[in-house]
Amino acid sequence: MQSNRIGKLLSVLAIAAAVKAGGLGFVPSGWAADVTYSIDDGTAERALGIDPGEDVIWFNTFPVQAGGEVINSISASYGRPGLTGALNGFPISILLYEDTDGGDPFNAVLKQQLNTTIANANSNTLNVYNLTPTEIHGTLLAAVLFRNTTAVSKFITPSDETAPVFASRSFFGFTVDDLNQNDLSSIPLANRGTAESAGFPGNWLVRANGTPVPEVGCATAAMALVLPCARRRRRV
Ligand SMILES: [Ca+2]
Ligand SMILES: [Ca+2]
Repeated sequence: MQSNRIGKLLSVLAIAAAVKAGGLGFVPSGWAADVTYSIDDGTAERALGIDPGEDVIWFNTFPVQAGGEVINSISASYGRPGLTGALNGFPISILLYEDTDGGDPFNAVLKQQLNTTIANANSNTLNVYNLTPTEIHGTLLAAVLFRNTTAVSKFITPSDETAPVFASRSFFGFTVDDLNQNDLSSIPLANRGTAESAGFPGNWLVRANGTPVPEVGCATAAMALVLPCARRRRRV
C-alpha cells in the first residue's frame, strides 16, 4: 500500500518534471506571465510643469485584467529628454489606488504608497518601484505625487504625445496647499482633469505590473506545490 502510494507520487513528479522540461507549462496559473499595464510608448514629447510651492499628482487609469489583479510594481519616468531642470534627488511618492466603481477616478482609494526620491530624470527612464503586492478590483490608478517645495517651476510630468493617444486615461490634479493623497476628491474641481482637458492630449509615462491571484495551496515553493496542485487537477 505504502510503496504503491510512493510509486504514484513519484510518477506524478516524473510527469511534472518531464512536461515542465518540455516547456508545456504544467504549472499553476499563479505562474502565468505578468500583465504590464501601459498606455505610453516609452518616450515623452512634453513635460508638464508645476509652479513653486504647489503639489501635483498625475496618474493613468487601467481596467484590471484577468491574470493581473495583484499589482506588484509601478514604473514612472520624470521630465523629458532635452530638459535640464534639476529633478533628481527630490522627494517623490509612488501611489497605487483602487477605483471599484469606475467612472470618475477621483474617488479612488489609496492602497499603497512608496516614498522615495527622483532618479534618472529627463531620460525617458521608467524607474521600477516594487510595492507590497496588492489585489485591485475594477480600475487601478498608477500615480505619482510631487510637492514642489522649490522656488522654481518643475517640468516633471512626462507625456507621450505620439499617436495613438488614449483619452480619459491620463489625469492630473494640483493644489496650492498640501495635496491630500488620501482623498483625491478634495482637489478643487478647477485644478483637476484629464491631460486633454488641460490642452495637452497625451498619456503619462506611468505603468503598473500585475500578476494573477495565487491559487490557495499553490503559492509556495515548487515541491510543496506540485503535489497538491496535481492532485486537485486529477479530481476535476
Ligand atoms: Ca512618444
Ligand atoms: Ca470612480
